[in-house]
Formats: sequence, C-alpha cells, structure tokens
Amino acid sequence: MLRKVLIANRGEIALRVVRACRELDVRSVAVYSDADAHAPHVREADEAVHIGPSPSSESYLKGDVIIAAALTAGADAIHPGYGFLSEREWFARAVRDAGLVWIGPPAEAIAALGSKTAARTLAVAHDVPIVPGTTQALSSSEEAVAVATTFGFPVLLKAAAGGGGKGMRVVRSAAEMAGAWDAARRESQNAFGDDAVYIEKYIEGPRHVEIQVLADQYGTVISLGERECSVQRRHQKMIEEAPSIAVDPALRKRMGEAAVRAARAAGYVNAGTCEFLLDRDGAFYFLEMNTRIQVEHPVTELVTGIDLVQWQIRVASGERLPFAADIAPRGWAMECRLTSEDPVNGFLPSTGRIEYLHVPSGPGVRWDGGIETGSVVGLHYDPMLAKLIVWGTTRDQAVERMARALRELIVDGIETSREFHLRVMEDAEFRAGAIDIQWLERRLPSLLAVPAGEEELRDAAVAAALIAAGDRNGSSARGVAAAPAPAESPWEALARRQGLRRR
Ligand code: MV4
Repeated sequence: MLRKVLIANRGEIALRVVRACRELDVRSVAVYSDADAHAPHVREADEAVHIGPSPSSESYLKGDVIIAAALTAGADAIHPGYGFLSEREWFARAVRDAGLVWIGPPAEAIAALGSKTAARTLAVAHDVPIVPGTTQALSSSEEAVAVATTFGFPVLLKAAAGGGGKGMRVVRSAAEMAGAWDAARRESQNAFGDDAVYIEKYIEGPRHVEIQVLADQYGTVISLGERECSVQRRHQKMIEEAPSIAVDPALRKRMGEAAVRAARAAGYVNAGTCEFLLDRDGAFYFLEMNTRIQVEHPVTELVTGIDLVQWQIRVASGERLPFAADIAPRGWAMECRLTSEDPVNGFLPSTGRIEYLHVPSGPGVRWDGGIETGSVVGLHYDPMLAKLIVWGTTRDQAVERMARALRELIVDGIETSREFHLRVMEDAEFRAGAIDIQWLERRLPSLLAVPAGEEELRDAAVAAALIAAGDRNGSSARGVAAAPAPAESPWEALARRQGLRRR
C-alpha cells in the first residue's frame, strides 16, 4: 500500500481524498494557494504545502511546483482529483518520471482518449456504438456539407481535441455550414490550441448517461453501472442520479459491456467514465471517456457500496480488484451540486463570507463539502461549494429525502443554488423522470417563476415581518430597505437563516 499521497487539488474533492487516505491509513499531503490558507482541506490533511498565489494558473496548475512539493514532503504518489491537472497527459507522465505513483490512468490511455476522433476510431474498432459521423477531422466547409448530406441535417461540428461542448456547433442546413465551420474552428483553436473539427449526426433530445468503470493493473475491468446526468445547464451538470430511470438491467448490461470494451481497448487502469448519449428509442452512442474521478462519483458509491476513491488508491498501489462481475445497483442515489450562484439572477456568481453554515444530516444523507462557517468564497475557483447526496430505496424516496435535506441546509452570507434545487425536487416533470439534456434550460423560466409551495408561505411571513420592522422604525413598507437596521426580531432571524430575500 502507498504510504503518503499528495493531493493536487482543493475544496470538496481534496477533502474527499483526505478521508479515503485516512480510512486506508495512508498519510495525506494537501497543497494550497494564498486564498486557501485556512481552507478545510488544508487543516484536515496530515500535512500541507503552500504552492503559490491565488490564481490557479499560479498554484493548482503548476505541475512542476506540485511535483517538487510531493518529493520534498516524501510522498510516494499524487492524486489529481478532477479539473486542474487531472487529465493532462504531460502531468501524468511528469509524475511518473519523477518516480511517483500517478493515481489515475496511464499517460498513454489519457492520450488515446483525449483526441475525440482517436477515441471514436478506437470505439469503432471494438464494437462500441458511436454517433454516425466521421472519425477523421474534415478539411473544408464544402467537405462538411458533402458528409452531412450523406446522413442528413441537422449535424454537429465538434472539436477533435475537444470535449465538454467547446468548439461545438449545430448546423441545420447546408446554408448554415460556412459560418458554423469558421466559428467551430476558431473556438476549437482558442480552447484547445487545435482547430481540427469533425462531424456527427445531431441527436435530438437525448439523455446523458455515463458508465463508471474501474480497472486494475492486471486486466480486470468492471462496470459499476450508470449515472443519469441530463439535468445540466450550459454543460454544467446540476443534478445527477444513479441508476437512470431510462436504463433497465438488459440495457445496463449492454452499456456496461461497451464501456468495459472501450476501457480495455485504451489500456485503461483506475477509475474512469464512459459518456453516452441515450436517445428516445433506447439506442446509445459513445461520446467520450473521462479519465479522472468525477464530481458525481458519490451516487455510484451509494448504490454499489464501493468506495471509488479508496479503490483508486488501492489499484494504484497494485491491489487486485476483488469483484467477480459487474455490480448491480441497490436503491437510488441523487446528488445536487450546491454552487455559489444566484439562479434568479442568471446564475451570477456570488461571493463573500459564509457567515453561518448548517449542514443537513439524518437518514440517507451525505455531504461532500469544502466549506465551513467563516469560509470566504471568491472568484478564483469553480463556484461549486459542496455536494449534497442522498440515498433512498426508491427514486421517490430519494427525491423526498433530498427535498428534506435541502430544507435543513442553511448557508448565510452568500447566494446559493439551494432553493433552485428544492424547486427541481418539487417539479412534476422531474419527479416523473421526464428529463433530457435540454430539459433544464427549457424548464428554467417556470422553475424560477413558480414559488415552491412551502417557500411561498415563508415569503409571505417574511414580508409581513419586514413590514412590521419598517413600521417599528416609523418608515413605510416601501422604505424598509433604507431604514436603519432595527434589533432583529424572531421573524427576521428566521428570514435570515432561510437565506430569503425580496424578489
Ligand atoms: C452531442 C449532442 C447531440 N448529438 N452529439 C456536449 C458535450 C460533449 N461531451 C458532447 N455533447 C453533445 N454531443 C451529438 N451527436 C449533444 C451534446 C450535448 C450534451 C451532451 C451531454 C450532456 C449535456 C449536453 C448538452 C448539450 C449538448
């Protein structure tokens, strides 16, 4: 077993890795920027090393500084978490070249899957279904029109070097191609330093379903089933669940086998995720493979009982996977990504000090967070503060439990997505599982407009309290905001704790 792991990350995932290390009796080393000097992940790790100023380009993205910190601290491995350096082939290679263990897939597997055209070629060769389209970059807008005509519009132009939606353009007719071609190439060049673009048939209204795989160094590769990740906005997932309401055991088996074939073909080791589109007819298409632990890994942990982060460390240590076959899910898990964004103001990032944090608990509730009372939320890093994850025996129970947990949650001092998540839990379409990748953006106006029943009552009570407060100060209700702050009444304290504001 590894003895000491340096965690090249911050926030909730750094803390998640610290916890896995502790349960395995492995020492942990945190790294931190100026902004994170007092962060929980720094305090909770056994040791911590300062690596630079607050901007991630000067700290969490400094591969050489991080490797030097690992060597100085006497670590024998690096866990990259997600984001930052986690999918950089050069970093995986540099870690290995420094004599350290990389807790992730081999640099060669990252490279093989990093190019989307290469990944599609690999998929085709191993009988993994892909969306109809090319496995080669195209050379001109005219060629793109010619190819599109063979399988019909609409089509998607995608960045060969890409992923995550950057450099992607929907093209609905030949007339639109030239403009979309230039835009896709420009965006790909800017995002990835590579302007190669290829083409796929555009699938309308699919779900985003992904398969978790786990592979050891001895050729054992297993599927841990799917996650449903369709509830997203601008390529940012907001809610994930496992299993997917759209996947039955037969489909799970076929998708799992396809994912395992893709992982084997790439020489994959460690935890990874195959992303698929699942269309309305139940056909699935491989999109790409993510070569890291993902934000939403806990929902898989809760339905399989397998600690993915511990197994990342154990597999990297050279242990064999002891699981005989693919694991079937038990019950239902759901995750909400709590962000410091204000949904009613177009998800504008919110900053400030967390004046008070009350974390939900009770049956079936898990909190993977990187914040505490007193944390200062700035603009240097991703707005995700924490993940609230629940387990229930059925999907309905998981939804009810999530709603209950969201009501217990109090975050004072900054705006968060809490109430937005609560509204999703109360939404009839969401409850019916009638979701696809466009659902959230389609439903957003009504989600934000209709007050959730219980919240509406609370709003009314708060409005009354504010008016009463204004009256005590001898001002009109309209002038409440300008009145000097009166001593806090119980109603006002309630309003503050609930994080309510006037809409
Ligand atoms: C697609 C698609 C429809 N048809 N490919 C977006 C990110 C990248 N991983 C792949 N993406 C998509 N590829 C075809 N042929 C729709 C998307 C897509 C999407 C996919 C997964 C999750 C969210 C999404 C949001 C918009 C578009």
